[in-house]
Amino acid sequence: MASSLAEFCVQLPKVELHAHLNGSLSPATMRELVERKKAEKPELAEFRIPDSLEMDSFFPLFKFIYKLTDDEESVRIATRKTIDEFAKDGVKYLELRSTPRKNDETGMTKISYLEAVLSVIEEPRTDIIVKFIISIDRRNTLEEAQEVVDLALAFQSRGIVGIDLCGDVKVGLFNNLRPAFERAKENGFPLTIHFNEVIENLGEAPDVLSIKPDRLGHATFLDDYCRQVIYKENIPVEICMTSNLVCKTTSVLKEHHIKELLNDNHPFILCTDDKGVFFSEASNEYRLAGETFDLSRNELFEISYRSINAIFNNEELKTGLKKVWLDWKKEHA
Ligand code: 6MZ
Repeated sequence: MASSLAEFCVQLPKVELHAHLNGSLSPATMRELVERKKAEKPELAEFRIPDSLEMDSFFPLFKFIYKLTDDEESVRIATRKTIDEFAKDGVKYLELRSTPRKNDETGMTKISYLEAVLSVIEEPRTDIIVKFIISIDRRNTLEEAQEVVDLALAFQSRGIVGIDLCGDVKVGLFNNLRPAFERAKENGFPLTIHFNEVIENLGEAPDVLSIKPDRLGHATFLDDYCRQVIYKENIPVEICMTSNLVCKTTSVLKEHHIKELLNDNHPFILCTDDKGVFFSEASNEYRLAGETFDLSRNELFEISYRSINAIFNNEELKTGLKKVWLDWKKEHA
């Protein structure tokens, strides 16, 4: 039996369903990419990569990471190392998400970016199953959003299991991009939408909910209407406690909105969001939830086990994963 709660949370089999690739790069991955690039771009070596969470490092770090993942080989390295780290942390099923990006300087296109990520996701491995969610950025024009849906359709057979809406919560409107999400849905793609991360998003909430998303990211601010719809439709919520704390949409963990979901027994999945820039791995999110809400090890196991129901995948795989979880429990009870 694991001695500390932290150890238990690493050993616990977990699913990770809300992880942005470029936000998930560890300091070690960033350093490796700097080494690759510093001969050509010495200024990259001058950036101080933090080794632990610094409250205001979030935005500069993102800008820096995008300079590192600007060519296909770097994207492949970043993807592989990120998957390795999730696997090492006890994640057994991962839905990694990313926004296809081009770079005119290196010649990387949205297609070659996507191919680079998918080629790594397809590499055979026995320790973790990895699938991909393709992200539409709120900044996108409808044309750009439709281009993402085109890519999802073209690469569907290569592990793309869903479509996400992400990006700066204060930019853009869901309704401007709605036709792209409708087309994705018509073509059978499940949708996960970053939802009400800030209170200002409440205005567009009825529009988002009317498209019947399959999962919601964050869902931090819920009015009575939202809560009623989400509960009635039983929409699982991707919860990212550290991210919310760092982004100041939650002031203290004890008041985190997961509290209501726990009380109301509504499905949620503990996720990292951006484990690189927030310095919190999946196991740490379980430890935090456990410590904050005084959850037993058995309750943490149940949270992880029930998350399997929310994956964007078929019943056969869900049944297979549940067996892995139950076998683990037998051994570790
Ligand atoms: C909304 C977020 C996010 O796509 O380049 N992203 N969008 N809310 C958040 N909460 C903190 N964290 C990350 O990964 C990075 C991108 O994911 C989105 C942002 O659009 C960010 O640029 P990819 O792999």
